[in-house]
Amino acid sequence: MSNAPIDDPRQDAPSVTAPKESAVGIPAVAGSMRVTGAQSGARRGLLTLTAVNQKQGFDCPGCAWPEPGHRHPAEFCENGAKAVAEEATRRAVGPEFFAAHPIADLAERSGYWLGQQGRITVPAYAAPGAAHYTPVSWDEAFDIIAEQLGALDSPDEALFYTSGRTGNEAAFAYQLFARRFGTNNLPDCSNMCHESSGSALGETLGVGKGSVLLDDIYQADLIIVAGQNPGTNHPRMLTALEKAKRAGARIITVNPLPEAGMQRFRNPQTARGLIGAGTMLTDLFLQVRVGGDLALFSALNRILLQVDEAGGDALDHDFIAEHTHGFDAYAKSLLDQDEEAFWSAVRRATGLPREQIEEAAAMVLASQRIVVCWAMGLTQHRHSVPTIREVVDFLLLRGNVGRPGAGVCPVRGHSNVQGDRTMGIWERPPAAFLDALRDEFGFEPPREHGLDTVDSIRAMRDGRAKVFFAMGGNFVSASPDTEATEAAMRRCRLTVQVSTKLNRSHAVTGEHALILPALGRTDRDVQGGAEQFVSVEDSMGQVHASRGRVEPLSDQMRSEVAIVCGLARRVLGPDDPVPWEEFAADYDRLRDRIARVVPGFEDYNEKVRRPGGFTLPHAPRDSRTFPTSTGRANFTVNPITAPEVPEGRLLLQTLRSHDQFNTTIYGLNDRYRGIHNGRRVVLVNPDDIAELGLTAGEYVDLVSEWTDGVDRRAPHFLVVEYPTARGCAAAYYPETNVLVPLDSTAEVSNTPTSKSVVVRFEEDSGL
Ligand SMILES: Nc1nc2c(c(=O)[nH]1)N[C@H]1C(S)=C(S)[C@@H](COP(=O)(O)OP(=O)(O)OC[C@H]3O[C@@H](n4cnc5c(=O)[nH]c(N)nc54)[C@H](O)[C@@H]3O)O[C@H]1N2
Ligand SMILES: Nc1nc2c(c(=O)[nH]1)N[C@H]1C(S)=C(S)[C@@H](COP(=O)(O)OP(=O)(O)OC[C@H]3O[C@@H](n4cnc5c(=O)[nH]c(N)nc54)[C@H](O)[C@@H]3O)O[C@H]1N2
Ligand SMILES: [Mo]
Repeated sequence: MSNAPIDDPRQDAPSVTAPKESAVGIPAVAGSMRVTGAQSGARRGLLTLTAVNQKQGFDCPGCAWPEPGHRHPAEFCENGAKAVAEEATRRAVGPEFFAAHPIADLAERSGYWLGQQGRITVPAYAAPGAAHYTPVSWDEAFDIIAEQLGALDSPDEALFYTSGRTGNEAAFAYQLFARRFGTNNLPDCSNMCHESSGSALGETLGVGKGSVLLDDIYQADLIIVAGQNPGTNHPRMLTALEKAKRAGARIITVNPLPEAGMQRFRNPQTARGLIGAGTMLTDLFLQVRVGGDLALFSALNRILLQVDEAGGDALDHDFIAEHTHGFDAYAKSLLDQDEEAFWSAVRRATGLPREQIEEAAAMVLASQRIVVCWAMGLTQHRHSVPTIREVVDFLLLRGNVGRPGAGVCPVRGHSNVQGDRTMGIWERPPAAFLDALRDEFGFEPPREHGLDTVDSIRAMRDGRAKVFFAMGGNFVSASPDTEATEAAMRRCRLTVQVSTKLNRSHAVTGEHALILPALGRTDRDVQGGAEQFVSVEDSMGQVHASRGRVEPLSDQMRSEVAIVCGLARRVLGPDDPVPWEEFAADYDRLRDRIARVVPGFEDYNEKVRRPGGFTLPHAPRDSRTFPTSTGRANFTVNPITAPEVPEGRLLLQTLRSHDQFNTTIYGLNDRYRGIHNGRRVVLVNPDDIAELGLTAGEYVDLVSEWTDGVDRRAPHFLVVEYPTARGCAAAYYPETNVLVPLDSTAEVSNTPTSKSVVVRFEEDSGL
């Protein structure tokens, strides 16, 4: 299939074949070699790939799945290889590029085209009204930022966004700079990602992170994978699931889509995987309706309670008595419900026959050790926090937290998104963290909570925020309600993007706009005459070093640490007591400070140099202690609710194809789902196609409906017959972000509801 760059979304012309029933195998190996060769030249490609996820190499910039203790020489996946190739490319966006392409031209290009132009190699500035970006020196760039920050009425008129690739050292320096400057406005991609997990886990278990390590996956009897597509988004997780299966685990998959990776896995590291039939991963597939997981877990929990009440010994009463709070009220709330009304609510929300849920419950009852894994399918709904709280109830009932082979496993997205939070990138920092910062650096940090992603957009829209600074990411394309977000960005006095590659956020800017070119994970980083390394935390709380290997394309590219420290000195002045120059010249000096501020990082410089790094403490996992408000693990009552979908509408989830990393589009194929050479497709169940009077193969507009009465329209999507759950549809992000209303967010976590958008279909209005 063609991977040729297209620069015009109107040329998007998808073709469709049957979805695959197995994942990885030889086509994936070929896929990684092809992208690597095309992007970086064979030698550079091989040099980079052999260093991915090795103990002396760099951390894969792809996803946050951990590396196993015994590493295979090819400890990377097809999509990790694409992420590496994308970054290690030799193509450069330098002075000639900016001279040739006015900003108005960049604004017309697709995200795919922008990403294909290569690595940004010079700082560039667009003055008010300028048609082009022009190269500037770093000093000039810092002057422009200092001037605009200095002109604000309050530090809270500045926003400091972070995407999840930034290493721990830069993240710590960045939040310190924001707080020295005077604000907690540190929105991040987590706000759109696993914030619901953090909110629910913090309240119920006392720690907003996962409680399992890789060994727990291998030791589990039952693994439930809900709302996640690891075959595409966490391919190395399939190796862990395969290992668990071979040790006797069973797997229940909960998803509106039958995802190829969760069906049959063909492990490219084994002969069995390359030439044999591979491993069947899923034992029971629950094809839940979008948003039906709360009802599903409530039903499982009620069955467990009923079996126990009938003398079936289904609960871990010792654990419940010793370690939990709120069990009686919880049990009563479920047991008191009328049998018929309960099951009809479950049926409506899940679309699942009762017998299937009972089959799942039987598997639960037959299992001593259970892990639940999840990702965006659970976190991006209005009722995501109650859903994840109910998952915790499920695990608590049988004592499945804080013992081997059991626990909660929210599978993180960006490679260091969890570490960035640990380093203090959070608009609602805990008081203890601010106290520690105060004691270490001798200043009083701001205490008032800052703005998250959605509130930042509102603040820019309303003129309450005037400077937007992004440490990585692509805020304009990743955020909901594209039109509203773009209008908000354009109202800013200054927008700054610290980036590796071009994206839409460089074309939709404030009055003044800056692009600052950053080194990425793969690049060699020399400061103060010595090679530096950074460190990252994976999805399981393991911290390790990452050393870039590739010679940077230009000496104008700077490390994120150097950028933050240089800017901080310029903005805060020569008298600021923080030794910014020392930090930038030797990252060990930064780690010394992190060691004194962040719990679990004592002796950081020593521990991070151990092969494989170290594991952060996690009280529930390590000692069954729960630092919650009650000092115990909290049961919570979460009444069943599910998205209401009026007649003639479908519930749309916006998800990733196999050829993208968030807003970075690598190619135009979604191989496992049988979509080729295009992205504007909407996957619909054949019965819904018939019922709605649609025809597979026709083009339609998607129009979302929300209580504000505004029709948001995404034009020109090809209708594709697909075995998704009835009443549901799926289409790719970011093309569909126009449909997600800014004010449609999750309770508590304020995460945009990207996985439950009510849409109707209208005649194609063309692009
Ligand atoms: N190659 C690659 N890797 C990535 C990324 C990437 O874009 N490309 N992104 C990274 C990031 S930041 C993240 S957060 C992760 C995302 O990893 P995922 O969460 O796997 O990503 P999505 O494509 O959003 O897929 C959501 C899955 O949930 C299912 N789903 C949707 N709604 C529901 C629901 O209501 N209930 C249930 N049970 N399932 C539902 C969808 O069918 C789909 O299988 O991946 C990370 N890794
Ligand atoms: N509709 C819908 N919207 C969603 C989602 C969804 O499922 N549906 N998912 C949400 C999720 S889970 C997430 S995490 C967000 C992602 O939101 P973001 O993290 O903001 O977006 P990315 O596309 O990951 O950012 C890619 C850009 O980061 C820059 N970059 C890459 N590596 C580096 C680096 O090492 N340093 C620096 N400084 N820059 C770098 C490059 O310029 C690249 O263009 O999107 C969210 N938005
Ligand atoms: Mo994410």
